[in-house]
Amino acid sequence: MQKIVFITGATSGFGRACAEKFAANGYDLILNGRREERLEALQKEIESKFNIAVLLLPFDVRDEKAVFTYINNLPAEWQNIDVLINNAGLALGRGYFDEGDLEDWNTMIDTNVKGLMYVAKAVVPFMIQRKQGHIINMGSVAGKQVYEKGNAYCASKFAVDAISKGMRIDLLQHNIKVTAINPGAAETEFSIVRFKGDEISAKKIYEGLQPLTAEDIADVIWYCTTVPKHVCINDLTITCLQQADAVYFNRNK
Ligand code: NDP
Ligand code: 8X3
Repeated sequence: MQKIVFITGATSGFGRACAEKFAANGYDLILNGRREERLEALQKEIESKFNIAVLLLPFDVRDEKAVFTYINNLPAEWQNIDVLINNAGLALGRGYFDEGDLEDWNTMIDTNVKGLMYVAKAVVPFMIQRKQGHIINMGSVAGKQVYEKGNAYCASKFAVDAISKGMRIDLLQHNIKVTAINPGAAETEFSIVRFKGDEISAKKIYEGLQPLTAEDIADVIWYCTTVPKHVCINDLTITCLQQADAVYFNRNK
């Protein structure tokens, strides 16, 4: 039987690259994201390239009712989820705490924290039933170290760090692996979203750097799922060579 991976935020960046990587390795895919037309195009592309099946779940991870309705009603043949890549997320704005936009804060916390928890909570019963499964939560270097003007986004990723640790403890009895992946700067649509379409500010984040690519992170995630059954990679922080942590960079002049 083919294995199944469920990827949230598959319409772009890390999620999309993971979809390609897992499909190329024979997994059937459950793909989530809000932009349905992108999901449909990706489904077509992947199904034409690889001999695997794709199921689309186009919901907003912030929508508690939609998350549980879609996942609780998965067709029986899609319930045996082997790997959940809990990746959907975003940053909005980069400014001092006192300048913070409440709507941006709510969106980040609702998506990166509550959305991630809803999806895991909905998927976990299927894994418990089979006494196996692997949950991969997308953290960040921003969840390991706070940087200036990072406030609410950093808080959301520190929460992912705590949730990953908590899930690993609580799901231990059910034989479920939990891995937290914490990337540094990676050039995806992340910064364009963060700066609300301002491509010049987005580009500046990667100036003088050879940043990570989405494929770099997909490769690492894939590796985490290929270690022997008795091995669990708990937590990985990955940066490009020119980044030491959330703050220090060695940019080309
Ligand atoms: P992208 O902007 O390229 O992709 C983000 C994905 O998340 C999109 O597919 C988007 O889909 C989805 N998404 C956002 N909000 C929602 C929502 N409410 N419901 C469902 N899907 C949603 O960015 P990345 O690939 O870089 O980011 C993926 C994850 O990696 C995020 O959690 C981010 O915080 C984290 N990260 C990114 C880093 C980077 O430098 N790029 C570094 C460290 C962590 P759609 O808009 O169609 O819903
Ligand atoms: C994304 C990386 O450094 O922009 O989580 O916070 S950073």
